[in-house]
Amino acid sequence: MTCHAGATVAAKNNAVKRVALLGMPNTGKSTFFNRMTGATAFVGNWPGVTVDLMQANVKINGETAEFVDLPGIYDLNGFSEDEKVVQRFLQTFPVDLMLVIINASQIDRQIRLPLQIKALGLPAVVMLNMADEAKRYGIHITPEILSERLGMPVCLLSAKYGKGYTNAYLTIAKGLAAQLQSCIVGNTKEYLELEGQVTPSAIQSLLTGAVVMPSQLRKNITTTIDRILLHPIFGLPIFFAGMFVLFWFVWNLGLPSQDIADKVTGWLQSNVIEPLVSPLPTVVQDFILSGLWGGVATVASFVPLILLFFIMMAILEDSGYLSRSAYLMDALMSRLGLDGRSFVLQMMGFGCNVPALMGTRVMRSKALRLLTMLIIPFALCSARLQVFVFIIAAVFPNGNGAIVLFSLYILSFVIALLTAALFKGVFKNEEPFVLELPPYRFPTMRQIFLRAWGEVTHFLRRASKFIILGCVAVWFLTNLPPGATGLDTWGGKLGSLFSPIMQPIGIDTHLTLALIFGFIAKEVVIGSLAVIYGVNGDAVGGAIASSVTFIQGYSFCIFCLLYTPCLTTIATMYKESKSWKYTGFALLLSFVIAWVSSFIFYQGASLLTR
Ligand SMILES: Nc1nc2c(ncn2[C@@H]2O[C@H](COP(=O)(O)OP(=O)(O)OP(=O)(O)O)[C@@H](O)[C@H]2O)c(=O)[nH]1
Ligand SMILES: [Mg+2]
Repeated sequence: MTCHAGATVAAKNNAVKRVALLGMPNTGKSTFFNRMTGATAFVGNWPGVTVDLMQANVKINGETAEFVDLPGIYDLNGFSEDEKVVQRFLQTFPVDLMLVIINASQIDRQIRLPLQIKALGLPAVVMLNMADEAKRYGIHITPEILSERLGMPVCLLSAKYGKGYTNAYLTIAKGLAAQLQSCIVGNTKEYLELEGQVTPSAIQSLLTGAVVMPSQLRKNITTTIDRILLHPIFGLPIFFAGMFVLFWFVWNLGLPSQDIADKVTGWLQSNVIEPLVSPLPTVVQDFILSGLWGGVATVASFVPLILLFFIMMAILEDSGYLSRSAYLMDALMSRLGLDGRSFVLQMMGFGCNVPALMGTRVMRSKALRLLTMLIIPFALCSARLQVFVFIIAAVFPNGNGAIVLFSLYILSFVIALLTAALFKGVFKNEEPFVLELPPYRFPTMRQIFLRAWGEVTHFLRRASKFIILGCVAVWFLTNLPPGATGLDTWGGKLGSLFSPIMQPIGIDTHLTLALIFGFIAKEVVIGSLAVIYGVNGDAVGGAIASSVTFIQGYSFCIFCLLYTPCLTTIATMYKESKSWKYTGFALLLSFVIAWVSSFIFYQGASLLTR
């Protein structure tokens, strides 16, 4: 999630006009926002993708306008945390133009919002988005009539494909140029009073003659596909088979792509970096090559894997299949005190745990939020995926690594579900959950690449912050005090300190040191292993292969999977729960579960293979 939500809205500069995107969930606000601003806001085909504000500036008619993408709201008076984000925003910041985005094929249900905005007297433009779908369903809309009756400009738009975009752009430009009075939305009381004003008969008279719905919506492809994919017996097996295929691809395309990246960095090292540093003293050379360059090279080798993984995730998310998993798992999840949304967030956590944790804002029940947040960090995120791809390739070279990798995903689910079962009595959820399945939508190349590119840049930003610093720190730890080697270095001593608890789970001092750094971020693990073993690229795998058995390697993976993912996750957990007690408990719990699981596996497997 991407993890780049949460941009702050700057204090209003009078020269900058502010445009806010408002609408029900899943109506294409972020899609339009991205098209308008060139940003990479997270787009997905289920309600509740955006849960925080995102802001970007655009030049319109030579003037800067600030666009703010908001979470979807069902109602201006909603109670969930993401709806409150919208309320707080509207109460705090003056807005010059409201862009009310509506799903054109649900116009009868969604037109309430522009009517409320009208009643508040706010300057607004209404976008009837997804006009392509409405047309396909046989819905006929005359925007001019609606515009006249509403007293606001109304545009038909396909934000995803760009149809109607120029008209939408010009309408926004006109709206901004009109110098309409800047406004501050009043307090919640004002919203509540609105409820009475938007009556069904007001909606009826607005739509009559302007919107012609077919007596029966045309049968669409979604129903046919769902008959198979949501089949009561075959639905779940198809889901898990699909997941397996996904990871099979990641494995079989990801590894060769990593080799290519390794070759490129290897070539750069011997042809550019080494000649450049050769005049320097040996210790400085070693620091640059094994510390700094080691960090950079490991980071670079993961870029193709990240790209590939998020292309697959984007297809899953944007097609609408991910939201089907909520339906498939809802019955099981509700027995565990959760609901289908918890499962979607768990899947989203495969990308990154941070936006998945923030995604719990759509839940109104605090207990449900806390229970879901407790299990999200067990989701095998893309940073841990890098570690596992690397370790499995090293210690399990001849078999089918994809199966070993998949087994870790299954373990990730099983532990999450068991944890929920264990704590559902503590966090009692009574929130009813109504699932609305969006139609299947074809992801476009543009959207897939926007998402994957957003993730790669996010990874590189994180990498430059954590990984390189981490690798440099590990280099110092493993080279100081001067002249010391192996266990006598500070790093060796630090690793040995933990050996009484790590030995019973088969994790040696080298690997322990990598795990200590992995506490900061999992992306640091492989980089620090490269520094710890004092080699780069392929050679790290070789060094691990010669000193770590498969059982030890897998135990390391289990521990790495289940103990806390990174500092950012911990910080997010605190921010969302607002409780150190809860955060500390979750942290401790993950360590205990990680250790116990590794212990059971390591001791059990060692006994069996003895
Ligand atoms: N067919 C069609 N699909 C669209 C259009 N605009 C957006 N979508 C799809 O609709 C889904 C939702 O898009 P988002 O931009 O994430 O919607 P949102 O309003 O930001 O959703 P929340 O953040 O959950 O409130 C995605 O799958 C988009 O690809 C459109 O014009 N036509
Ligand atoms: Mg959105």
